[in-house]
Amino acid sequence: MTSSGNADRSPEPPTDLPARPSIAVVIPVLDEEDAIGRVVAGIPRELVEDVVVVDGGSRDRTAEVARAAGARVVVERRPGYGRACASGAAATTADVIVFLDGDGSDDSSETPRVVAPLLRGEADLVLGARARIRSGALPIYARAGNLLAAAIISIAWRQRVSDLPSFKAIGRRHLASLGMTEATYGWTVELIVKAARRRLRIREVPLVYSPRIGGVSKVSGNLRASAKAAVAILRVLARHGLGADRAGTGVDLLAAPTNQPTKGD
Ligand SMILES: Nc1nc2c(ncn2[C@@H]2O[C@H](COP(=O)(O)OP(=O)(O)OP(=O)(O)O)[C@@H](O)[C@H]2O)c(=O)[nH]1
Ligand SMILES: [Mg+2]
Repeated sequence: MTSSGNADRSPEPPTDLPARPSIAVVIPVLDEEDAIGRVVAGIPRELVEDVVVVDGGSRDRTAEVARAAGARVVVERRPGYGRACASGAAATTADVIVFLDGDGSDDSSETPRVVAPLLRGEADLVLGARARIRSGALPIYARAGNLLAAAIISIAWRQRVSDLPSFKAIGRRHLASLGMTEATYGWTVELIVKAARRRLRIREVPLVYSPRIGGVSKVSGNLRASAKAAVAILRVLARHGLGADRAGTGVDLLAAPTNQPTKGD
């Protein structure tokens, strides 16, 4: 850590980020044509230089709408939310990577608040905790599962976490060092558990979470998919939380080659 002798109130520069880090937003999408335009348009481009929409092979106009709104579209046909996040992260060289959903539940205009603790050097992983959940945005069983997993993480690793949110930000070097392996909805819990185990500084920013703008729910609106996601979360908690730090024992999703074509180019 450098000592500047500068006695003003600006904090030490963050250890894994340059003084003026570049920022990318990665948005996994599958058939989100109703929402993706507004999600992309809401991102403040004076702050975010790269908006990467990771299209899982949408059969609607998601890719065209995203591109028209100013995003770069990367195609990742292998299924899974985690796989899409990893491929999006691997497709950008930005120093800070923000993840948010493309269905309109996350308010993309809140990106500055989510990255602020990283830019101030106060955090390594910022979670956009869903402090206010609007009616119809998240069924009660999904909330309960999230709360349970967050409580387990808080107790086991003594890092206060209240949610496993879709909206989050991390430095790319930290992300790459975690050895992320969960290709589906276990991605977020793996990220948080590994960050907590490594003693990365986790901070929460309270956010509002809204019902998806349109399209079809892939997880929370479907009891069977939610049950599968809940099992995946518990499995991931056990796999990455118990015993030795197992990072690197699975296939590192960020290390995998991802020379994906840019759709429509
Ligand atoms: N590229 C890609 N994106 C996906 C995949 N599965 C989900 N997504 C996107 O990931 C984001 C989160 O998925 P959602 O379906 O919103 O899941 P959820 O928020 O738990 O539940 P609902 O909003 O109720 O559907 C959305 O933008 C989806 O379109 C996938 O396999 N590939
Ligand atoms: Mg959603």
